[in-house]
Amino acid sequence: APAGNPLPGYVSWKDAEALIVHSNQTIETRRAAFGTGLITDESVLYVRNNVSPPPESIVADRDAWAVEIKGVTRPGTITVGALKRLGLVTVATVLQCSGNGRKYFQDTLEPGQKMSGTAWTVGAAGCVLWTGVPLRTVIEAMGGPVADAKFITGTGGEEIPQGLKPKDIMVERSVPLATLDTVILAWALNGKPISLAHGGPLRMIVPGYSGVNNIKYVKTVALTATETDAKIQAASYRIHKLGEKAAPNQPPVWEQPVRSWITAPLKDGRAGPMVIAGVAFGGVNAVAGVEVSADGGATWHKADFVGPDLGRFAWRLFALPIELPEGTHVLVSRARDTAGNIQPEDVPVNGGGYSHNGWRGPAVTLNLA
Ligand code: MSS
Repeated sequence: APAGNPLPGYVSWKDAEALIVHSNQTIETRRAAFGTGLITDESVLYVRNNVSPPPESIVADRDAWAVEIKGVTRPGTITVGALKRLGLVTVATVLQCSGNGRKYFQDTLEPGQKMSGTAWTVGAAGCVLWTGVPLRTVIEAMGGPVADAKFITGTGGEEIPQGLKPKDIMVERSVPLATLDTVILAWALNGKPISLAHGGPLRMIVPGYSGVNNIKYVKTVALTATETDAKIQAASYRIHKLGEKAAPNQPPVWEQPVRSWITAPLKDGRAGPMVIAGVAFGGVNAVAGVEVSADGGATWHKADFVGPDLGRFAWRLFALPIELPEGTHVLVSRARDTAGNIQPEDVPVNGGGYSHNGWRGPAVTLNLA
């Protein structure tokens, strides 16, 4: 039986055994549930909401959902039905919360130090297929970007409760205009209409960028001269020192760093031959290689990629056949991307607990008999 809280109603269709319910808005994929699958099924995909999702009624007539496009020569509103006539593209991306692995930061804090936020291990991530239309196609159909455009700013379709300051609550994020080469407006996830929980009827996908930049139930896409001053962009999701406040002059959480973790074996068992497997990805760069260690990083072995390569934004499965004797073994993996970035052993702590990509944190300790 699943430990912790039951699944909240809007995700009651998910596989409870595969998930850890931290709260109604933070639901993590169990590490074992990744298995050796390349694509993460929607039934086991993690969920993170900064605000309660809109009502289920917004996915009743998906094609009627309208997104407002601003910062173009001919601004206007376009429905999902009309977007489907404009273009078609599929991209595999790693959707990963910026705070995935926060627990590994929290575990290193000294007494008196505090880091709030969900204690995700590796399960605030998945590799999924998105289908939609390239944002560039939409922008061009509306006359192209205005001259001073520097950012793509997407706004989520949540209702802002009465009495609260919209800028404090709204999920509105800006990413550099250069991402226009890869951003898509997606209506399908793994070949099916996107569930409400994952942002249906329409989601803005910024491949290679961390979760928060992938706006669910997107209702406005604006090409803007400046980053939004919404709190979630200006005073949150920034890399800053522990104990400091987030501010617009700090680096935003945008591109994901190279990362990997082992998904099997995770349980104590018998000594002998086995296959160590896991997932590795490079964020905006393709992952170039993975090494695995069974002695906590003292010696490393090159692992092989297995299965199809779904493109630079996807993760790849890796495998290393190995023979392990009786005793205790600490399994770790270390990936490298095509730009030459390599996972560090540890990552200096940052106040929000974002972008953890150290190889030591997600180590698996195995006792073999
Ligand atoms: N969108 C919207 N609209 N809302 C919200 O809340 N969140 C974020 C993204 N987007 C939101 C949005 C986050 S933060 C994340 S991770 C993601 O989403 C998640 O996803 P899914 O599908 O998994 O749930 Mo962190 O960085």
